[in-house]
Amino acid sequence: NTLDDLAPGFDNETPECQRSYPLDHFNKKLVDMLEVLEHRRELTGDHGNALAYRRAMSALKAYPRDIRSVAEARKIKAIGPKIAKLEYLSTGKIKEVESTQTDEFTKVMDTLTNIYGVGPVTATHWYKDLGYRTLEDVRKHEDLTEMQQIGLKYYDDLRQIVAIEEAKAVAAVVEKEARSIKPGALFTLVGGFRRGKQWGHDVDVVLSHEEDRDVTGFLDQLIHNLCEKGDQLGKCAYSQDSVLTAQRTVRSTNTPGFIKDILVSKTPSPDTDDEDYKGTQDASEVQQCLCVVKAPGKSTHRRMDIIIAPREQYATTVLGWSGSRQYERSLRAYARQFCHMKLADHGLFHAKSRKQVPTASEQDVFEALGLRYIKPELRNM
Ligand code: TTP
Ligand code: MN
Ligand code: MN
Ligand code: MN
Repeated sequence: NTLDDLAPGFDNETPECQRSYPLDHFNKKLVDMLEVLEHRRELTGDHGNALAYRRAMSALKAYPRDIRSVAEARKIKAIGPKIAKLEYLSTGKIKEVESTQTDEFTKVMDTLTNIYGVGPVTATHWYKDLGYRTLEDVRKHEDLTEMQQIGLKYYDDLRQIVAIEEAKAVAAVVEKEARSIKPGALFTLVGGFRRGKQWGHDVDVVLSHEEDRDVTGFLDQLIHNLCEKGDQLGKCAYSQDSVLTAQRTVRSTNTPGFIKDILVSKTPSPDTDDEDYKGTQDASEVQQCLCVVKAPGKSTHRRMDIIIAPREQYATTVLGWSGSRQYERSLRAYARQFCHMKLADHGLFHAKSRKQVPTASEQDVFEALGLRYIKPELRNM
């Protein structure tokens, strides 16, 4: 066993979703640099290369010691020759990473894509075709979507990271209100905080109820209450624009309550009452309210994702929103390729018959896929 061999305990044949990805790992410095390159490839639309970087990063996050040589790196299947021969292993640096950090295109693209609702495609168009360089340029843009307008409005606040203590306080506001509507409500703080992160960019929660299937009514009521109650408790008059309709097709803006603005709220497809459709893979009843909130006594607005699922879709929704995004992808790919199943937020299904496999817990999902259970703290892929 030389320094050029694979570390003991690392097997190239282990499926990605069966590896452990702790928050702290041995190759952080290298992974951080590769992330810069991956991000840059995504920005320039080079998705194939971005994927190659993500694969390499995933393997490195699970690798049980720091990589010491090019030969060792080459033995890891997910690391191709291009990545292995990066000068990092000899110099500890990557030139492109350093030049990227001072590059105008990257800087402007970061500024623009940090606006909620602005993706790489829009940002590139604004940069290249319209010559936008600053937020001021964007503010003058005539047809910003509603989402982008809200993103601009809270730009500075939403860039501030959230500590777990505040995330828990924000989540508790929603949990309490949810339980006041439905005493038996199930509630899980998901996203990065569930994976053991101490800091995050937003607060993600999933709700359900053991008996009551009416998730639409539940979410409507919850949103309504959270828009009304906040720093100033009590009744408030909504402007006609901000009335929350049953379908929530109208966004609320500038409410006095805990929820300040709603970015997205999705309702299930209309035919969920169809009996043939229930329990099949087309029957998502998962509801989401992606919003901006301000906790009582706090001055910074935060992004929050409130997700509600009926009980039989709860375990897979919790799994789907616990992340990491990359871990979810690997699990879903495994289900598809090796189990002929479809894993989605709203359930685990046989690909052919489209029938749902009952899953009461995350453990049930792993078991149905024939996999060893990986706890959330080890899903930081
Ligand atoms: P994020 O909140 O974007 O990421 P995170 O909580 O892991 O990290 P942070 O917020 O600190 O940056 O997403 C949480 C999980 O939710 C993510 O693993 C993927 C999942 N998810 C979405 O974000 N959006 C979706 O539309 C679906 C279906 C899932
Ligand atoms: Mn999150
Ligand atoms: Mn994020
Ligand atoms: Mn989120």
